[in-house]
Amino acid sequence: MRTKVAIIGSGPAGLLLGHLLRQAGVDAVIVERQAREHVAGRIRAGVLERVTTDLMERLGLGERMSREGLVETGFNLADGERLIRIEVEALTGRQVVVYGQTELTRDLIEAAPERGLEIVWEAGEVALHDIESDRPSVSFVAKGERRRLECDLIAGCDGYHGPSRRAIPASAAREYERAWPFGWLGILADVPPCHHELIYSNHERGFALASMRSPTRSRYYIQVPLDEKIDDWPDERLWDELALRLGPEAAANMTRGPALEKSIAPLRSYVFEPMRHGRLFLAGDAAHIVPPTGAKGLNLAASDVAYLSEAIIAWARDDGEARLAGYSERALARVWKAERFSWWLTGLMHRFPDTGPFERAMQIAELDYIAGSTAMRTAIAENYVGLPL
Ligand code: RFL
Ligand code: PHB
Repeated sequence: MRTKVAIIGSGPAGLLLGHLLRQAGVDAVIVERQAREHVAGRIRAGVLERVTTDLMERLGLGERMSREGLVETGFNLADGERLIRIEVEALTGRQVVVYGQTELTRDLIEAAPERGLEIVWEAGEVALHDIESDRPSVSFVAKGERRRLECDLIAGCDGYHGPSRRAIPASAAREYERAWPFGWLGILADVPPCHHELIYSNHERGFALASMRSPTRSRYYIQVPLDEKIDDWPDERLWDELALRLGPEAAANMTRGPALEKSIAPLRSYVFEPMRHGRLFLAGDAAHIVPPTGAKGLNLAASDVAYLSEAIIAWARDDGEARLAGYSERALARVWKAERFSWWLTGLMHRFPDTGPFERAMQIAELDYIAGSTAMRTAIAENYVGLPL
């Protein structure tokens, strides 16, 4: 097989990149380890920045998103008692859209065949070859057969655990990492949300988040220790804990229901530099991870591929290598700012093993300062809607 750009991974980064390249007439093939149903069914992110919704619209794939997505003009921080509203639209002139990653992924996968974007599903033993040469390739096993995809460039969009980043020699890169001492236990349920906007709550017992997918589907999370077992959290216990941590106003409006999905995800901050080595370009979670506080992960994947598609399309039109050479630096400038915001909001909103009365008082004082300062709320709102490309 031969193509211009071999894309590894069909998460939001790989799918958006594939579509952007095809729209400009650049050939691309996606190689994905999982089955189509698995990828289309994964429950993950829920909040889209303008950068992400703009890309979907530019692709002509924003129709269902604008019909079913919930436009949010603000969100709330809470201290276990009261809600502090961050008036995102009033402070920035922009909004975010609640539309599940699951839905976004489905729209992109369904549109792939008609746009000539080939996706090889269930590809095993994916390996990268000759990334430092101008004839790189990707090998894999599909339907029991070993195959090789020759290409001019490889886009590593294979998430945190994929093989792309590992194909770059350690001597050519630098890693920055912070592991957080807790995870998020998430529940998805077909019940109406307890509030029309998201609530991020810092309760004495730990963090909780009230989010949603639609007017009839809710998504909630609580902070749990890293070694927590999901079996220790039957639905009723989880609803009780959410009601406590989200505070009286949210609890009064909370509808309980059976879990459609329940899982624990660890939290991590991570950046890999540079995002390019030879003919390999990394995008999305393959190059960086943010803790989910602030909803930046999927949106960073989208901004990476906005930059990367621009660079690849210019190069394919014989515009030379300059844009490709500038990709990593351009993408990382935005990545680091999102890392900072996610790190700061995670620190403000969670209970840490060493959180004593003093640390707790500092968090409450900061929340109180935010409640009274338009300057603080503006800074938060600017970051939440997403910094400009
Ligand atoms: P993905 O989505 O992980 O996709 C990578 C793809 O690569 C495939 N792959 C391979 N393919 C071939 N060969 C191999 N050896 C491969 N190994 C892996 C995988 O199967 C997969 O299909 O990365 P991508 O595209 O960079 O997208 C990143 C986002 O998925 C991620 O950042 C977000 O989900 C993070 N995130 C959130 N982001 C937001 O912007 N807003 C949110 O509200 C938000 N909430 C969340 C989140 C992530 C969460 N979890 C589960 C970590 C909430 C949670 C709970
Ligand atoms: C979600 O709805 O899954 C969600 C929302 C906001 C976050 C993280 C996750 O910060």
